[in-house]
Amino acid sequence: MPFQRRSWAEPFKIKVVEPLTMTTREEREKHITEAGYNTFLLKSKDVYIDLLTDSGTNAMSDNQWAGMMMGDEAYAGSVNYYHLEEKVQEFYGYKFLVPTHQGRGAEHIISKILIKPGDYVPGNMYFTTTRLHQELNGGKFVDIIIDEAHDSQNLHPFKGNVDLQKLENLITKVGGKKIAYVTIGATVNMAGGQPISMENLRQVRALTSKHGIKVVLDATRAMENAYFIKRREKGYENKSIKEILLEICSYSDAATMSGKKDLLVNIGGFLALNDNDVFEEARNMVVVYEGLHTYGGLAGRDMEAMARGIVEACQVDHLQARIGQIEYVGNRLIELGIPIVRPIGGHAIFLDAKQFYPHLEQLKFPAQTLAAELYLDSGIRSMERGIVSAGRNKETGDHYYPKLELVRLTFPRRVYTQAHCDVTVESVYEVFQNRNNVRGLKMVYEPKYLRFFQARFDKL
Ligand code: PM9
Repeated sequence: MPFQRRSWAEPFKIKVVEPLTMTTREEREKHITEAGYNTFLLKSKDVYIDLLTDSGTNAMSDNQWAGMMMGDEAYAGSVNYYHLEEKVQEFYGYKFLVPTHQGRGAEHIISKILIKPGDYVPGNMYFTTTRLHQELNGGKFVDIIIDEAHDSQNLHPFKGNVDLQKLENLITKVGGKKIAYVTIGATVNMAGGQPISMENLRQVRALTSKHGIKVVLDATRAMENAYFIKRREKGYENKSIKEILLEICSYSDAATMSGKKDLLVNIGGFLALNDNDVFEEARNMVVVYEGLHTYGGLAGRDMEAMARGIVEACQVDHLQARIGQIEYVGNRLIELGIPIVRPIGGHAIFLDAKQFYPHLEQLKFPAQTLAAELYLDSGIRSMERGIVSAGRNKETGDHYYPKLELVRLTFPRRVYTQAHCDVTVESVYEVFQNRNNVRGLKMVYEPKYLRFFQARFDKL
């Protein structure tokens, strides 16, 4: 029996540090007002602990930095492209690789290739950029996640699962030919970083195969998903993360990837595929939108860092520390009676703003308000994941009203210490104590696409 470490202590030590800015409450009042109460519009120099996202905010290892010096910046056929291709084939199992500058570059290409106007694109909950690219290509997103995913307190261990009946009903209603493909997120970001089970993936594959429908995996945090399968699903306890990851991918035809999350880099992504014809088309398209097919908008050094990141990120010790840190914060918040999405997810703690501020109706933007309050209290930056992120229905023009109205405290990988975690918990608690004094916000500027990035608000 190998030694089982109980602690989530980090399997690394710190070699380089980056100073943080401490601000006063008066300064933060000024900064958040100037930012229109949108944490995306704050300057990072005015932020103390930055929990906006885990995207591109990870700390690279000495091995990855060494790899940066090995960048082969040839326009065509870079050594680093071939290294990345080898690692994608080895760890994800797809035959073909098309590098892209980040995840949405891959989403753009696959949506353009596979979606015809009027097609349906079912998925286990929407993701902002993914759904937008589907819609821009004439597709209609249909949510087929299990109902439990929309309930922040439901303890289902795999809240990312597809409701097979919902998928089957859609196939019966519109016919398999009108379904461009099924998007499978692993883990499901907007549900709270919740995993999908291997059994469910297998069933989705069986049902879609019967009807000749393709499956496109959003593999952005698939290694974190693999870790949850190892911990929670019978039969996977003794499998390696790599074996589990390969099996996850084997139930799909292609994968879009934002390397900025799982893969411990600051920029990068890819599209990985098995179908030769789709690959040919993607190779054609990448030269139009991203760059040559052997760099896809990335420098050689970025591809090298991502190739090395794949190997590091797939280590169970790494994932145990990564997810252990999130669980540490989540469990402390639960002990303090703070409403958060449960079970605790893979990349973030999601505060339930509807429960936090039950006196604020959704059009007073409770999650946007809570993110601003948290910044005001301590300089911690978080992200709204509620009605603002959900955007508007393209046909009716009305807001989508998502059941989940959340604030995401997202932890970059290998960046913050346990003391930073404690400060975060203390600040959320303080804001919770003052919850009754808060009145909400009104939107005063709304951009057309992905409005959460640039929308502006005023205090009510
Ligand atoms: N996710 C995040 O913070 C960054 C931008 S949206 C606020 O969570 C999934 C599951 C993602 C994701 C980005 C993308 C797009 C695709 N799928 O940001 O284009 O979480 O690299 O990836 C963000 P890129």
